[in-house]
Amino acid sequence: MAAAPAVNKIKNAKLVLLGDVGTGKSSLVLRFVKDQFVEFQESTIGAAFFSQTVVIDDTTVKFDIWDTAGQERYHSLAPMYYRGAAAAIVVYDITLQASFARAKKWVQELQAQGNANTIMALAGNKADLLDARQVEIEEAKKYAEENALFFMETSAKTAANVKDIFTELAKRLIEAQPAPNPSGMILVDRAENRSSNSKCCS
Ligand SMILES: Nc1nc2c(ncn2[C@@H]2O[C@H](COP(=O)(O)OP(=O)(O)OP(=O)(O)O)[C@@H](O)[C@H]2O)c(=O)[nH]1
Ligand SMILES: [Mg+2]
Repeated sequence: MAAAPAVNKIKNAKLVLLGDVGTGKSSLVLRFVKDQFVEFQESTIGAAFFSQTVVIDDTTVKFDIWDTAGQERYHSLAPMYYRGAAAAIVVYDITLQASFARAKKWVQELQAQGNANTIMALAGNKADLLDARQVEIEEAKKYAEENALFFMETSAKTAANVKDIFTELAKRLIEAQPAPNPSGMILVDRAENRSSNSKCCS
């Protein structure tokens, strides 16, 4: 008898990126979605939407990605994007201590006003700029552990850890909430179950 075909489950997940202006949110998304990097990425206005999938074993995780604008004047829009998000990546720039302080504020806001089930990651971006480092990796790691965040240093420029952070989030999402079996009709011969006890709909 032929082996059953691999079941491909599909899981849709809303993901939001938050963080200070210029930390590299759009660049991380561009790297993940198109495997590209631009030196002069324009500052995001409002928010931008992207979609990308990650396959983990028999599950395809389809990320609906909201790349928010870090400029303070767009702050009031953020809840629209983080509410209902299955995952969030809070981004800071390892060369700017102020961006790490801002990241902590985003984490606080998510903890206070976001969804308690949102899986959160902290990304220390621009990890290629080691000579300009202001935020020590140990400091960020400790903070992440204390706040149950998943942490990685990334570089949108070199691509280091970019795919990894999205893949790890996808894995955690599946663990937290396995995808249902494929939608659509599943044809199985249930004749043996169609016995007299099929009372219905009282
Ligand atoms: N060296 C280096 N530069 C980066 C990296 N990621 C982003 N940049 C640069 O940093 C600048 C800002 O990047 P963006 O991706 O626009 O930052 P953003 O967080 O989306 O900014 P806003 O949309 O204004 O909130 C751009 O000039 C990028 O080329 C990185 O990993 N390494
Ligand atoms: Mg941007």
